[in-house]
This record gives sequence, structure tokens and C-alpha cells, in this order.
Amino acid sequence: MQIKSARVIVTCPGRNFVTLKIEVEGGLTGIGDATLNGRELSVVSYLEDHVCPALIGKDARRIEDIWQFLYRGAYWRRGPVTMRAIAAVDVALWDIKAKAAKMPLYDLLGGKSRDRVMVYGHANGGDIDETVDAVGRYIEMGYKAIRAQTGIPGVKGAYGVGRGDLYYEPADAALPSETLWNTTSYLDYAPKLFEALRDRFGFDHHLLHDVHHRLTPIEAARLGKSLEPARLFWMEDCTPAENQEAFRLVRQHTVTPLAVGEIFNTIWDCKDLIGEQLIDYIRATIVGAGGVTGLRRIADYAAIYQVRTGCHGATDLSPVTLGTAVHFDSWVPNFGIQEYMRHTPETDAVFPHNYAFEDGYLLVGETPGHGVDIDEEEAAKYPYKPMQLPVARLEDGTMWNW
Ligand code: EZ4
Ligand code: CO
Repeated sequence: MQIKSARVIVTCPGRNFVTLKIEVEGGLTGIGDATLNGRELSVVSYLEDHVCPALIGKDARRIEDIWQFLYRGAYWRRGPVTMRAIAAVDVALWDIKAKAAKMPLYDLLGGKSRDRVMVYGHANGGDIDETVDAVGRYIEMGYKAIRAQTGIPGVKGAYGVGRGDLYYEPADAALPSETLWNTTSYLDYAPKLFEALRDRFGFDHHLLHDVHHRLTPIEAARLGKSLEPARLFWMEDCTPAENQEAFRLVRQHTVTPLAVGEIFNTIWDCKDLIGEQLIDYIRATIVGAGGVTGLRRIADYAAIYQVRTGCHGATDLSPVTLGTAVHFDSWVPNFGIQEYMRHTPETDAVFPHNYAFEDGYLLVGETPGHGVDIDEEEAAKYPYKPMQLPVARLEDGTMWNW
């Protein structure tokens, strides 16, 4: 089953997506997502200039060998660009293998461990009242788990606040927008949001919150402690995780469950976090961490330490990643939850798929492969648009973590 062609398709139905399409002799095709939000074209070049030519003629059945070839062969290991390129190849090859086997991908992975995949949606608002209303709308839509983010009065562009509708895209301009950050206001305001949410809705739903790398370890510990009465499902990215040891301090102080890893690329980024049981959920995802092959290694390692998965699933991960994740989540024994931000109707039209949302869960499709396709005519209607993620500064002008 030789690889005949490997092509990159870039489309922007509201936001940019990079997709790799591989075709093998005999005509089977598979697709993989290579989207790196705000730095898309670097992965396009990596694939087109360096990876695609080396794939031609290789046996598409040898997924593990091709993964090792691209990982070891780069010499410059890891990093978001390399690992997204590897993920795109890996997912396209799993898609092809499952189609050839006439199996949905979850079956090829070992079969279903569950019937449906619990997801969490994103509710946000300009202040506490708006956010409480937004959470109410998610509850009405059937969500069992909801991430809540609120704007902070006086802080311009606090993380996670949308622009008036249910869709939220942080990459909003050709050059980075400037936002402000104020830790004192945030640490005062955020716990009040969760108090208000529990007062209004009780404890029947899971609530989640994303700190988005903004706090120091001791501040994160304090927030975790002050959120304990709200019994969160998790507190995410409470402090930057380049230094995995930082989480020892947070862990010492709070029983609020911790989730980390949406920006991780390999098992090495989370080795100590998992091995020392410093986190409860690992957020690494298929497109970010080297495809099904890379993520499976992380998940199996995490299982030993009772760390569960919580795959990143923002809209900058294309329906190809989401669809593949639903297969992965259906199989993985130590599943926790799946992030789910609905894509726009334009995006859904470019990527026909067979996963479906029902009553707070995603249901996996039964067709062979990962169940997501790309309509190239539709994709061609939306040319690439430069869009970057925002940056954040403190009030005195100091650069901070966005
Ligand atoms: O801000 O994927 O948990 N979800 C997140 C995301 C990230 C975006 C960045 O591109 O933190 O919404
Ligand atoms: Co996040």
C-alpha cells in the first residue's frame, strides 16, 4: 500500500485550518489536521518542503515506522511545528488503515470502552451576571459539563471572553491584539463567579475553569483553595508548565483537581507531572502531541497513575482532530472528558463528519476511518487569512502570558 501523493490544503472558513491529504495506490485517501493557531504557514512549509516528498513510495501500513522516521529523522526533536506535522501524517495514515480494514477507527484501536463521550462546552460573558446566564444556556442545550470564564470589570480583554455570540475565536487580527492582565482583580473576582454559579444552578453539573497560564505557583495554590467550595471538575493551566516541578507547590495546598497540557507536544512534557501525580487530567491532544500514536503513549502512561484524559478541543483544532478524538475517547480506558467548542456552520460544511452532539455527549460515527472528510471545492472558497493570537501585558506594560 504505497503512498502515491501527499497534499496540503489550507482553508479559512472563519478561521484557518491546515489539512494534509494522503492518497495510496488503489485510491484510498486519508486526512489529518496540521493546524497551529497563529503560526499556520510554518507547518504548511514543514509538510510541503520537508515531509511530503519523503512520504512518496512509503508503505502506508507502517504507521509506527513512519512516525519514528519523522520524529527521529528530524534530528531537531519535538516542538509544536514538527509534532503537528507528524500528527497530520499519523492521523491520515490511521484513517487510511481503518478504511482499508473497513472499521471505524475506535475498533482498530481496540474497540469501545464506553458508549458516548462526555464533553464540556465554553460559557463566557463580560461579567459574572452575563456568565451565569451563558452557563444557563449551556445547561438548556444539554451540557453536563461547562467551562465558565468571565470578563473582569476594568481589565481589558480578560482571557476567554467571546464577542457577543456563542462562538469564540481568540486569533482575531493579522497582528496580535493587546490585552491587559491584572492578577489581583482576577483572584478577587473569579471565585465570586463560581459562588454565583453554584448558588444559581446547584451541584448537578460539572464546572471547569481555565486560568490560561496566568498565575505564579503560589497564586495558583491560593485560587485552587478559594475554589474548593465550588468543587470544580478541574482548574486548567493554573501556572505555566515548562517547569513541571512548579506543580508540587500547587498540589501541596489544594484538592481542586488540576488539568494541564494543551500546549504539550510529547510525553516528555508531562512525564514528571504524571509520574509524580501532580495533575489529575492530561490535556494533550491528537494534533498537538504527534497524532494517535503520540497521544496513545501518553494516555497509557497516565493510566498507571490514575491520571485521566481531557483532550484539548478548541475550535482551532479542526473537525478532523475533533472527529479523531471522539474515536480515541471512545477507546481510551482512562478517559476523563473531551473539550468541545462547536465549529461554525461554514467550517462544518468544509469538513463533513459523522460525530454528533446529543444531550451533553458526542456520539462516535460507525463509518470506516475517523469519519471526517474535506470538501475541497468548499474549502477553496475560503483563502488563507493571516490571524494571530493576542498578547497580554500587565498594567505597567510588562509582557505577561496570554
Ligand atoms: O486558548 O486553543 O482550553 N482551551 C484553550 C483554548 C486556547 C486556544 C489557543 O489557540 O485554552 O481556547
Ligand atoms: Co486551555
